[in-house]
Parts: sequence; C-alpha cells; structure tokens
Amino acid sequence: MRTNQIRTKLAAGQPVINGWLAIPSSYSAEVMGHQGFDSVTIDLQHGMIGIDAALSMFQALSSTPAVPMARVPWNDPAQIMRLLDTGAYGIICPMISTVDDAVSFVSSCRYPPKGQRSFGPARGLLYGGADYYPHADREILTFGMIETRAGLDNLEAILAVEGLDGIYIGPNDLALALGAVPRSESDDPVVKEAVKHICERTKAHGKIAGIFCSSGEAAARRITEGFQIVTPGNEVALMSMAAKAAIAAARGAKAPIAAAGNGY
Ligand code: 3PY
Ligand code: MG
Repeated sequence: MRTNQIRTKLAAGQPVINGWLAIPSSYSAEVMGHQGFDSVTIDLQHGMIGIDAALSMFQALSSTPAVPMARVPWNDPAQIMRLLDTGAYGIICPMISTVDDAVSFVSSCRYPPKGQRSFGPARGLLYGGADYYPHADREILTFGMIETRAGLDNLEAILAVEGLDGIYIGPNDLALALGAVPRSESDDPVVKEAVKHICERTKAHGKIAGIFCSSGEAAARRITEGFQIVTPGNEVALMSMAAKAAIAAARGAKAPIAAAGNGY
C-alpha cells in the first residue's frame, strides 16, 4: 500500500503543512495539490462540497504529491466510511467531545477486529494499491477535533483512546465555546491557554497536535508553539487575500495591504 507521507514526515520530526479546500472543484484541488502542501484536506463540513465533488477532487489530488485527507461533516459512520472508500488517507472529524465520540470515530476508520469499517474500499484500492486491505488501518490517520468545552474537559480520556492518531484544534469553535469571539488566532487569554494545554497534552500522549490557522505567518507561529500539522488558511482565504492585494496594487497602493481573507 502507498505509504502515508504524513506519517513519514512526522516520524522524521518535520512539520506537515496541510492545505484546505472549500470550493467544489477538481481544478482548484489539482492546482492546490501542486503548490507544495504536504497534505490537502477536502472540507465537507464548512466547505461547499458534497461527496460527488469530493470524488473528482480526490482524483485530481492523485496527480499531485499531496496526501489526500477529508474533514467529514459530522461523526457519522456512513460518511466517514464513504470518504475512506473514496481514497482519503486521513479523516478529520469535527466536535469530538466525549470518549464515546472518539471511540465511535476511530471504529468507523478501522476494519474488524479493531473497528467496524465495512469492506468495499473502491477508489481506496486505486490510490492506495491492491494490498490496501491489510495495511489500511496502519496508514490511515484519524484526527479528532477538539472545539467544544466538553472536548476540553474530557481531553485526557479522549487522548487515551487507542487508534486516535491526533487532535486537530478548531480554534473558531473552541473560542466560541469558551465565550470568546470566533477567531483562528484569538487574543483571549482563556482561549490561548486552552490551545496551549491541548497541544501539550496531545504531545504528552504521543499523539499528533494539529490546528487550523488563518495564514502562513500564523501557521509558522503555531509550529514554534509545538504544533506538528498546521493549515495556513483555506483556499478561499488565500484567493481572496491575493485578489485584494492585487486590486490594491493596481489602484496604486503604496504599501502592501494587510488583507483579511474571506475564509473561515
Ligand atoms: C474551527 O476553527 O472551528 C474549525 O473547525 C476550522 O475550520
Ligand atoms: Mg470547527
């Protein structure tokens, strides 16, 4: 089976830069996959993407070096298994708040006896290789999103769930849950402390600490804080920031504008 290069990079102590797709287009997936991201996540939660568009986006990503992942809309076994069969090499699952959530999520990603994933790897075989079945449990990554107060309260028990490879912080939802304004890089001390705590505890359990960010600069700061996989904004934010900067330059702006993107 094709090796999961995210695991390889992390084992070598290198951070993983993860692209994020919200636009339902195989062409933009292909373009993003060729830009140097280590992995690219197709977002079926807040992205405007359904399973049919995701299929062609996975096919497009196959022509690039980026490891294909998906964020599922919810902790729903049917959706998770379908995206794995479509060729996802990692699943990011929103709103993991309890041990039961984490156990169910991991179980959807693993074949018996470890889990309850139903057999029918379809396109997973084409991307992963003919020997997909015996190795899929080893290669496919599971990231639970910690972004609720309950998730934070139950963090230790969630991190103890076998087969959960890592945590991906959803900083906007986490900020909301802690009574702050939803922002990827919150100044609120309670949110900052929570983010730091989640990163430290995840690594103490030998698991992967990931976080969504709003820009390349923010992602670089998160790496210095200890995060191992970071997303420097989604493609909508990157596109809108570049467009605003180009328009400002065309209008004769003297200094580059600090444009805020329209991504989440
Ligand atoms: C969040 O910030 O809550 C996310 O889920 C990132 O998309
Ligand atoms: Mg979220």
